[in-house]
Amino acid sequence: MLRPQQNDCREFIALDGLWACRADRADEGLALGWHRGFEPEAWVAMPGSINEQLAERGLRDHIGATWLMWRGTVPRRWAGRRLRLHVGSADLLADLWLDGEPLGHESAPFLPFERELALQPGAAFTLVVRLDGRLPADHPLPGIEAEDYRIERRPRDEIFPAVRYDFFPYLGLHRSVSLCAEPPAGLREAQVRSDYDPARRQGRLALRVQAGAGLQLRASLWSAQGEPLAQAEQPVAADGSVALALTVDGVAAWSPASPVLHKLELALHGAEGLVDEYRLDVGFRRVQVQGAQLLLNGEPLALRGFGMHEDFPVLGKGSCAALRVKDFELLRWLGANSLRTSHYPYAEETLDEADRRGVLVISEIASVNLDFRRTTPATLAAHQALVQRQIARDGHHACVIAWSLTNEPGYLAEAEYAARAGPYFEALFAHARAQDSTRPLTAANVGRNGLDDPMFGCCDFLSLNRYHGWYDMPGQLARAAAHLADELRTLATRFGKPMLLTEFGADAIPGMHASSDQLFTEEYQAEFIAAYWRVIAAEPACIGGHVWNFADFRTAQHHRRVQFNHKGVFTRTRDPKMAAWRLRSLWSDV
Ligand code: BDP
Repeated sequence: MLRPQQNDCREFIALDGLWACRADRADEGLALGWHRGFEPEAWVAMPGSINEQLAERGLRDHIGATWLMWRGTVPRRWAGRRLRLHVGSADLLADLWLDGEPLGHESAPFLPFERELALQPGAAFTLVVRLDGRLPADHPLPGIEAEDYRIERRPRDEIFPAVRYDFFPYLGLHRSVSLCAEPPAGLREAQVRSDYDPARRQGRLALRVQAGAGLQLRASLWSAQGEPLAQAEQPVAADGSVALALTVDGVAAWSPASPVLHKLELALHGAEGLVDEYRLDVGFRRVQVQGAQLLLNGEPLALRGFGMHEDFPVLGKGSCAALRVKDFELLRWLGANSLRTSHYPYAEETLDEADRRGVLVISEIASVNLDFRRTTPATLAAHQALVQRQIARDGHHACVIAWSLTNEPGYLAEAEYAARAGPYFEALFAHARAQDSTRPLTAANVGRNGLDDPMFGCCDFLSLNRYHGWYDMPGQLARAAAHLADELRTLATRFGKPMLLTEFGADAIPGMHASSDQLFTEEYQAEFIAAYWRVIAAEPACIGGHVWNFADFRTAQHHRRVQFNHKGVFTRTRDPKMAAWRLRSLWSDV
């Protein structure tokens, strides 16, 4: 699937703006025919989250069915074009109808999807989307119902809305929806993998493209200054596929210090001339694991950064260009060089920004807290499909240095983990490697299943989420740091792999202070992070750390959360806490 692009051959209209909205509190919309159109209860701005904009209508905690509708007209000039609907994401689950006819169901949160539309030029149309946040219990991002808490013998129905994971389950079209007009026999898919050989200063691109059979594909590479670097041509085979390779000698590599991007132009030609074109920015770099090191272009990497969330007041998870620039500027201000897209794929524009700025990204699949009492063969199949779709979407980005396939599976330490997790991860990791052999794979471990977690064997580097000094050993930083150091040493000796601390952090309520180690104070958060950073720096197999979290973020209601998870080093509105200043000085000398 290609992201919408505007050029000589392609056009699109973004369906951004006000959508008619109606919450389906009694789950009756389908029976009442809302899929053909409905009387709006309110209007909501998309990209955005319904729960933020319509909180005062009682929808703050509503994750049940919610209907959205857009009425538009197809431009007459689009006669003879392929019409395509591209949805950046429809979260968490979505059903779609066009003029009352079903366009199918989507269950891959935070990933784009497309539909070919049979619409006549000049025709008016009604697009209806039914969103639902109630994920099934066997989804890779598992859902839960309040009743399950009792089955799990938890003391009470304790989280509202009921979720498994620690971020708010916002409903919305969180990224743009586009109506695209494209050449009927044009480009459908372009998979790009880049490589860089530091010894020969040679860059290589491997392309796999889908397009109209019999046409001629030409791939051209240009430097950012417009100098031609390489070109290759190949006819599209009868099955619509074509593979091409480009090699450039003496090319500048992409790295955080020098994020050099080149312009890749795909042009499709027929007897009548140019049929279609598509452009992508690409960078040449090689990521490798060697012993206990992670190498970029042959040089060891030390990662300094954050686990983040897409979350902001009013916007919820709605994509916003201004917020994106601000966040990258704050990363720069701190001296951070990397981030993990915890716990789902972020907007594609975030990866564009990271490509341009040389920020290294660990791209995480939307899978959190897999419970092995609930996983079924369908869970694995759906998880593999998420992996495939995410790699297909993001595989061309220079900034993506690794895929994280899941976060904290088995966090309830369920007995079933020991028996089922090994085969599950072997199949999952093998599937990911078949999609992309150029990047290391990892998954975030929370340590509930001991230091022999079967997941470690599959990971190229270990990702560790640790909260000693917070969830255990609260207020005892020296003890917590010593325990962490021991744990890291044991893992280093046992597995001989690089290790990244993908999460560590403490909640700080802005403005709360103390002169001794007290949870929830700004001082404790700053000291906690500094203590962990000393352990990270002292462990040779540790390739760095990602503080949890970049900014405070909304969670479901729970007695452990004061509206937000306050582990941000910035407030939700991006004001620095003491910890941000501390990190800035810790990271300033590198
Ligand atoms: C980790 C989870 C993360 C939570 C964090 C926390 O990976 O999603 O937000 O704990 O409790 O275990 O702050």
